Amino acid sequence: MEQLRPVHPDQVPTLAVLGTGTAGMQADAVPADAGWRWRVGNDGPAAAVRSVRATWDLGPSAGPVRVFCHGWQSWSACRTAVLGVDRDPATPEVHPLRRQLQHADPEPAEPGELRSEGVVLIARPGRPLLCAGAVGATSHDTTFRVLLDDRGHVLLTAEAVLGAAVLESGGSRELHPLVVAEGDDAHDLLAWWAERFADVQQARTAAPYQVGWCSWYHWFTGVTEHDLHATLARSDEWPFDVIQLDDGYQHDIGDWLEPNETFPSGIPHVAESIAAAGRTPGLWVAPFLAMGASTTATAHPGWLARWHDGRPLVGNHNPAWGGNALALDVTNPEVLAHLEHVASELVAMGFRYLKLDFLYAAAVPGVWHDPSRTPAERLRLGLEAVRRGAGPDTFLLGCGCPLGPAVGVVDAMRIGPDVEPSWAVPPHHLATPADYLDTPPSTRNGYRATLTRAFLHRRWWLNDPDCLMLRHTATSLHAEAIETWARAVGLSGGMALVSDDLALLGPAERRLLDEVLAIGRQADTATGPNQPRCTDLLEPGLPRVLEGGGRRLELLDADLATSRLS
Ligand code: 9PG
Repeated sequence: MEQLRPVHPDQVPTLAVLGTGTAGMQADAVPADAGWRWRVGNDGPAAAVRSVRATWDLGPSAGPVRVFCHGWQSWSACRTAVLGVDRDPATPEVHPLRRQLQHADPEPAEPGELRSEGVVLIARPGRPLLCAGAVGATSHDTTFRVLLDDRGHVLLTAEAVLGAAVLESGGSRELHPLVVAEGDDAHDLLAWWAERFADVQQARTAAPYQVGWCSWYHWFTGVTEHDLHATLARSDEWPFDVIQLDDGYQHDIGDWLEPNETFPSGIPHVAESIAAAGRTPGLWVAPFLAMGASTTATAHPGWLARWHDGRPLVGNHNPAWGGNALALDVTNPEVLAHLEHVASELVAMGFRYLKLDFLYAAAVPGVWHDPSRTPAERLRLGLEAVRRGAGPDTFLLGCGCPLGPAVGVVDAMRIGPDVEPSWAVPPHHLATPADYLDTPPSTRNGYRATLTRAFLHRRWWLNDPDCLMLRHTATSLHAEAIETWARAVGLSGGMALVSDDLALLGPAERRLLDEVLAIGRQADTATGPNQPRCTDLLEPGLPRVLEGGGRRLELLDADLATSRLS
């Protein structure tokens, strides 16, 4: 990394505290090793702090400014945009539920600004690339905002997102340090930041390469006990370590220990039959959500987070579940005890792999039992409760999860939107606002994230690029797209879970899986320049080139999904 230079700050930022009743608050920032340390203190009465901002004037640019915009949670878009041309998708017209799903700050972006979560890269003609990042996210998220002012200067703002957390009178909060570096290579800069962050949060990166099967992308919520048994009966010939049952088995969202009528033999039986087949039992749960009609919500209305008007807080609107799923209040000690209990019960049943989904629900704005907690702290409280219950040896996979706060708790993380048995966004998701079409399920969207977030693999956790789909029937993926996606998963070094009805797979599909696993193991254990990396991170549009383990995958046609592996 000779081409990477930490920048020693000389320019003092302009600081601002945003919120309600924050007049008595001051922020200060002091230069520190390769960046800044900053804090906010409250000399006035207790007040709700929305955020603290530090802004630097980077001066004029000699031409178009490209910004690598990193997404907030697993499914959020991650892409390079052009300042003054592309816009942040969070406009006032977008429904607040969609904004709170995708961004640390659910308020609309300012016109003209681009936002990036946790880290940002700024590319200006004739200048070295600039990388700024926050080192840590256990206390708060950090959003970077890049804007051209009316003189044509590039303004960079780092914003500590406190989400209306109450800071008591006389209190203060240390904010996560900011680091800045210049360099020539986008991947190297991102990796430099990710490694600093990982050290501070003690990332869990030691889990073995994961090969397995998941029920979601063939059966979706329609999966039955019969489907699981049929899979297990065929699995002898497949090299799966983990067999993970996804959404569809549970009595209701929120009631994870009771099955519905499609799993008549019960949930312990799921774990027992997978273990009897010699595989690691895996299960999907959305631990922070509960449907209003679930036993959890009806028996414990006090466990629900609330809107300001007292109604329960909606965590996700999902037609597949019959409507609104409500957010459990993870700042309530009873809820934390419940989360710990559910995780320990699942482990007692035999599950050793838990896919924890819709985790961003802990971070949405509302009225919470402990108003002093930030969204990142709420998420961390909930995740730590699950980890306590699951024990240190259970493999925890985050999904739908704000990334930074989960580092050090989870073993793996979904780093992109859902794939889909279709390359492009399928018609039933086209109601998505045009600015958000990088986020609905589609294999192309999964491909984009697999490249743009390749730098996180084995630095923060194991990347989960989402499932392989190898079948050539019961899918809209054509042969080229199946191969391109499978090879991208391989070169990324990330988790390789197959999501097919095994009855639909033959020798050709098996050969492709074997090729992907061989490439995957090589990429996963590669060191130095052979670690997985995307080499065109700063090209607007779909990135094309992924290298890993000495191999190179190049996307030739972004619509046809044709690619070349060398
Ligand atoms: C199960 C699925 C699978 C999948 C997850 C997640 O915004 N939404 O309504 C939305 C619904 C489902 C979804 C993502 C977003 O997929 O990523 O792998 O486990 O849940 O329901």
